[in-house]
This record gives sequence, structure tokens and C-alpha cells, in this order.
Amino acid sequence: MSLANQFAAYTAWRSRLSSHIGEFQGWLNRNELSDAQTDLRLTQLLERLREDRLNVAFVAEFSRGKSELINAIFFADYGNRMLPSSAGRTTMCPTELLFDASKRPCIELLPIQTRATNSGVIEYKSFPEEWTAVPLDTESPNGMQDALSHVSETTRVTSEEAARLGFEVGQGDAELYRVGEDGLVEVPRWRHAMINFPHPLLKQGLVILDTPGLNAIGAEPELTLSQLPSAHAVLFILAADTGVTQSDLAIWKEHICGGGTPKRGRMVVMNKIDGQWDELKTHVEIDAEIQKQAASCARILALPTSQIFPVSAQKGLVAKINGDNTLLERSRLPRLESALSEELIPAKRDIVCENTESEFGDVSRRVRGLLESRLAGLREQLTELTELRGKNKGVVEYMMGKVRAEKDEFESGLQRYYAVRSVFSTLTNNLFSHLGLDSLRQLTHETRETMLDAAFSKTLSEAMATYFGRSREALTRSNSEINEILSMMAAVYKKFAVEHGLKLGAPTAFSLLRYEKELDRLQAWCDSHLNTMVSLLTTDKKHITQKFFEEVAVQVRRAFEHANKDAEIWLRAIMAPMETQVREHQIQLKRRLESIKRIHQATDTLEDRIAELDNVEKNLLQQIQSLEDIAGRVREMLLPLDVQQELEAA
Ligand SMILES: Nc1nc2c(ncn2[C@@H]2O[C@H](COP(=O)(O)OP(=O)(O)OP(=O)(O)O)[C@@H](O)[C@H]2O)c(=O)[nH]1
Ligand SMILES: [Mg+2]
Repeated sequence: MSLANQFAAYTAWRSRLSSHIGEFQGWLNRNELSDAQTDLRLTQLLERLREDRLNVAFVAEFSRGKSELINAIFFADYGNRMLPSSAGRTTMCPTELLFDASKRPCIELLPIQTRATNSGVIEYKSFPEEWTAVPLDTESPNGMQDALSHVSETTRVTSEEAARLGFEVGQGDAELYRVGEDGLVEVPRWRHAMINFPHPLLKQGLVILDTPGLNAIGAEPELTLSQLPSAHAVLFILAADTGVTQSDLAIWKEHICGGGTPKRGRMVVMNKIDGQWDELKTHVEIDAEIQKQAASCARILALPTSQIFPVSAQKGLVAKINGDNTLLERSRLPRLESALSEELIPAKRDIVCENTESEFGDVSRRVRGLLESRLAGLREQLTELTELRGKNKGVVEYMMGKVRAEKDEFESGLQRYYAVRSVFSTLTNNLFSHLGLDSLRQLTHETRETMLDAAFSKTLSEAMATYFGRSREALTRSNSEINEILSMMAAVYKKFAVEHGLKLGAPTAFSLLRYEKELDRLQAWCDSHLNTMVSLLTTDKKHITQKFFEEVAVQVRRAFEHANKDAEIWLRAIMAPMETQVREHQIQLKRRLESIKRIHQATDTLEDRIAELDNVEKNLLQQIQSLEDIAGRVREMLLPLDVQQELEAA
């Protein structure tokens, strides 16, 4: 299936999933089974599904054909070359293509001068006034091309300015940024571009990232640290005529398979195979030649040959524009596209399923638990009343006393519940004193001060090491608080289950392991960079290291923010079922006592009361059935794709 088709199928699936979840939310509200928190969780889940994005990044040294490949895969329908693609360096800044319906089609450009500040591009995204916006006339291919050509713009600055902006200026031919006759250096004019464009795939949430070559990627740690690792697919492009050069290899190691094994969704494209299309050779000979080249690339990158995709982006684009199927086949572009959609979409679907499953699963289990405990309470009440049939007033009185005693006992048990809540909030406070952003802010501040005062490279590295050491310690301490909360809650759950028959199961476990891993990753990156940075730079070392630290600190803060959010959700998830069940149990005991009282006082006849409860039971069973039906429809959507297709076929 082509990328466009598979993407459309994925989008359709996602919107069906959303509508089933919406139905579930409505049903809960109509049946008064929801509360503010459940409603909020479902609303957030739906929002996340709506905003779900799929990121594809194109990474390579300059002139390998990234922009041409993007044109060929996504923009051939516009009958022209949309992104500028030409010999030499063309795309001067990282360029994101996406669609945000709240904005008019336009291209937004962040001036290169912003690099002198300590803020990353992501931070700048919240300040539209910092960007230069150029409207896009989507009706006119020429107008579009003109607007898009801004990504190739350069500007000339003094060499001091260039150094301040992070460009390594040199004299030799090997240097990318050279001082010209007039003493000025030509550098990119923009730091980042965002193209807001109503393309059908972009409208469905696809985000494409085109990057310039090594020097530019390396200058924006945000790209290496967060955008590329979190992209759902990264296409690494080589050119058949150049093979794997040193700088190709550097990009591969540094930005794509950092940490050793490449992740899912990382693909290698060997572009420009049309260079081999020698008229004096047979197709078989040409194919063998291409195969040989692919094998050699695979060997250098330590990958199986099957993971290298030879294509001709340029011929693919021409073929699509001219509707030439033979040429399209020969460009091998369709093979790359179907491999890309196979890599991309199922992986994306898995992530969405996993997130939905954990949120939705938790909510639906809680509702089910609530209904079941209602049913159990009701049945107990029914048995009690049935047993009263034909019994005298004395027995009724005895029963009443029994239920009253049970109620009193539960209420005194509640003292323990209140005590648990108070211990729980103390432990929670302890947890956030380690995990909270305040202490991280303090640590960042101290590190920044130390670095400013540092006179030696050694002090700079030590400050970084301390920073990571203390961040990790904060996570370790948080983990031990989490374990304490967990074991306390497990004990309490058990007590309430044994003594009062509450159906609580075991509390959900939680750990911060993934954030510890994230710190490991960031520190490994820092270690490898700090050394080169400290040894290479002679001038302005402090400023550069400072800037570098700020970028890392942003990533660490982001990890902590996520960890905090996860911890909060977990704390609610572990306390809420207990709260609901205790409240529910209290109500039931009150009802049981009430109904025996009424029979005792002859306000109700026993048979009327039993009939009434029978009815309530029937309604409850019906509710459980509807819950199963509605939640089942959501769960069905979350099954693996092949299982789901089988079910649909049956
Ligand atoms: N023969 C041939 N040339 C190609 C192919 N794809 C791209 N090119 C050419 O290679 C040159 C560079 O292509 P771009 O698309 O600008 O490459 P890029 O990777 O985006 O380069 P930068 O933007 O500079 O980083 C252009 O002259 C393209 O016409 C291909 O499949 N075959
Ligand atoms: Mg380009």
C-alpha cells in the first residue's frame, strides 16, 4: 500500500477510535458513572488523539538529495519541484513542513541571530513575534516556489559575529565557513523554518523535517537530543556517486544510531542510482552494479543489505510528474515508499494503542469495578431480605442490629482510611521534594553559577558531572519514595479487601526507570561532546559551554516535567479506586440499614422491597452489559492490526 493510502487508513482508524471513546464518555455521563477526574482524563485522551503527529526526518550531508526526495515522495502532485533542490548547499536551515489549521498557509523563519541567545528553537516556537512570516499562495506553484526558496537564503556577517553564532570559521578550503575578500563570512540567514501548508498528508498530522548537512545539524543540539530521537522515522540519505564518506559516517553515528543499534523506523536510502544507468550496459548489469554498491554501504554501516534502499529521487519525481510508470518503477521509489509506510505506520499505531490502552483501560476497569461492587452490595441486601421472608419481628430486629454493627465497624475502619490518606499525602510531598521542578531549578541555577566562575576546562566538566550526578540522585530518591507509597497502598488495599470485602485488586506499579535511562542518554551525549568542545575551542569557551549547558538543561527539565506528570497520574490512579470504593461501600451499608428499618417499621412490605431490588439488579446487569459492549468496541480497535482485520472479515 502506498504511503498516502496507508496513512489515510491510519487516520480513519484513529478517528473511529476517538468516536468510540467519545461514545463511552457520553455513556458514562448519561449513566452518572463519571466524575470530574474521569471526564478530564477521557477529554485529554481525545485531545491527544486529535493532535497526534507523525514525524519523519530526512538527514544527510549536504547535496545527497534530501529535498529532492521529499519533493518526489510528497509533492509530486504539485507538478513541480516544491522545495529548492540544486547542486551545492541548498537547504540552509532545518525546515519543518506541517499543517496547523489555526494558521494561514505561510512560511515562518527564525533569524540566525537568535542563536546567540541561550534559548532553543522549541522555546522560540511560543513567541511568534520572533519569526518572520511569509504568506504562501497555495494556488500558485510559482509563488510557492518563490516563498520556499527562503530556506536557501544566506547573509554575510563579520567573523566575530559568525563565531558568536556558533559557526566555525576557518581559512582553508576545507572549511565550510570562509572569510571572504571583504572580511565577511557567508552564513545561513535563518536558524529554522516552519512551512505551514495544507497538504493532505500534513493535514492528517504528518510532520516532515528536512535538515541541512552535518555542520548545521551539529550546531543545534535540540535536533540531536530531542527531535531526531523522537521522530517516528528517520531517513538517512547517501548518494550512490559518493558512497559512504567520512562525514556521512559521522552523521550516521552521531545523529542516527547514537548509542549503538539503530532504532525502529531508521532507514538508509542510497540516492542517485540513475548515475549508473549506462546505456551501454544491460539492465541486469546495472542492477548488479547497484546491488554491489548497496552491499558496500551496508558493510560500512554494519547493516544487512536489505535495509539499504537504492532509489533515484530525481527520476522518481520526473516520472510521477509525467505519469511515466516505467520510469517510476526504475527509480525504485515505490519500494522505498511502501517500506517507509510499513516501518512508520504500524509503529505509530502501536504507540497510540499502548497509550490509549493504559488510560482507557484504567478508566473502564474502574467503572466496571464500581458497578460490580454495587451489584455485590445489592445481592447481599437481596439475600438478607429474602431470608427475612416469613420471619417474625424479632429476627428483623436482629438483622437490623447486625447491619448496624457492620456499618459501625466500617465507619471505625474509616479512621484508618483517613490516617492512610494523611500518610499518603506526607509521602507524596516527600516524593515531590525530590522529583519536583523546584529542586531541579535550584540545581540548574547552581551549576550555571559554577560554570560562570569556572576558569578551567576541568571545572566545567566537573560541574556537568555533578549536575548529572545530582539529577540522577533525585530520581533514585524519588524511586524509593514511590516504592514506599506502593507497599503502603498494597497493604491497605489488602486490609480493606479482607476486612470489608472491597474489590481493589493490587495497586498499579510505577517506576522512573525510563527517565533514568533518558538521563544516561543525555549524559553520554554530553560526555562525548564536552571533551571535544573543551579541547577544540580556544576563544569564548565559556560562552559556548554555557550555551551547550542550557540546551542540555532544557532536555533534563523536559524529562523531569514528564516524570512529574507521570507520577501525578499514577498517584491519582492508585488513590482513586480506594476513594470510590470506600464511598460506595458506605452508601451501600446505609441503604441496607435503611431498607431493613423500613420493613421493621412496616413502611414497606417485604415483597414490594424485594421486587424493587430485583428491578435494580436487572438494571445494574444491563448497565454492566452496555459497559462491556461500549468498552469492548474500543478494546477491539486496540487489537493488533492483523487480528482486527480477521475479526472484521469474520
Ligand atoms: N542524478 C541525480 N541527481 C540528484 C538526485 N537527487 C538529487 N539530485 C541532485 O543532487 C543535488 C542536491 O539535491 P538536493 O535535493 O538539493 O540535496 P539536499 O540533500 O537537500 O542538499 P542540501 O539542501 O544542500 O543539504 C541537486 O542538484 C539534485 O538535482 C537523483 O536521484 N539523481
Ligand atoms: Mg535540501
